[in-house]
Amino acid sequence: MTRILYSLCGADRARPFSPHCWKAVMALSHKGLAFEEIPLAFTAIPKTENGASKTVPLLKDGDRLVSDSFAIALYLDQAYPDQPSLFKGEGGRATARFVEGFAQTVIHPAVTGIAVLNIHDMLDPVDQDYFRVSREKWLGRSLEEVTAGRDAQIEAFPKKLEPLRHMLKHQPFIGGDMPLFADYIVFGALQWLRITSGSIHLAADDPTALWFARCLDLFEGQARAVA
Ligand SMILES: N[C@@H](CCC(=O)N[C@@H](CS)C(=O)NCC(=O)O)C(=O)O
Repeated sequence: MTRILYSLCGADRARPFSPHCWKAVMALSHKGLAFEEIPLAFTAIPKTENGASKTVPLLKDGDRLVSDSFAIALYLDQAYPDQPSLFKGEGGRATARFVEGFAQTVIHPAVTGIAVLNIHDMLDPVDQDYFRVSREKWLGRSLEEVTAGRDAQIEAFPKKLEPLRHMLKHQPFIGGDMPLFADYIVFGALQWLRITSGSIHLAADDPTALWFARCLDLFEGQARAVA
């Protein structure tokens, strides 16, 4: 069976960087499922699979198409119940939604403040135009105006991970002794920051940096191999 994950890249196809796509990559590996990753340019997404989705990740599993990273994880757990679970039950699914909220409302805006111009510069010219227009509309400011606050965002970044740091006093992963999808949600955000800005902007001995390194080591270091 052909299993394809459409993800997102800039001019360099070997450096897919989307936080949501990294969640799906880690979820597929957690389930032990083989897949081919096809990184797309922003402007190629609506032309793929007959316009099945405006966003990636988009998973094609046989004749099934699933978009949205959380929906992909739910689908994988339901379709492959004999493989390691991504949620470990109803409580895990519900808690992962809270973690998704933390990632998207606290970490993602910070990453945008730090890396938005880096992301722009990674893209092909046609995508740069699309990215600038769509993001400036969304942010209500020019990319350069957002980037003017970059140093302050970098300084403020470690504090934003305080909830994760608190948790790590008690357990090595959000999932407990082993990672679950909730870990991959936060991991995806930091992997996005790492690939686009070249750093996670955390001290090497920060417990959150050590947790991130443990995630990079998973699945034979597949995420570490992309830098
Ligand atoms: N809620 C979705 C969000 C997906 C999303 O926003 N993906 C971005 C890439 S990180 C995208 O495809 N954007 C297309 C665009 O901006 O045109 C998920 O979790 O998968």
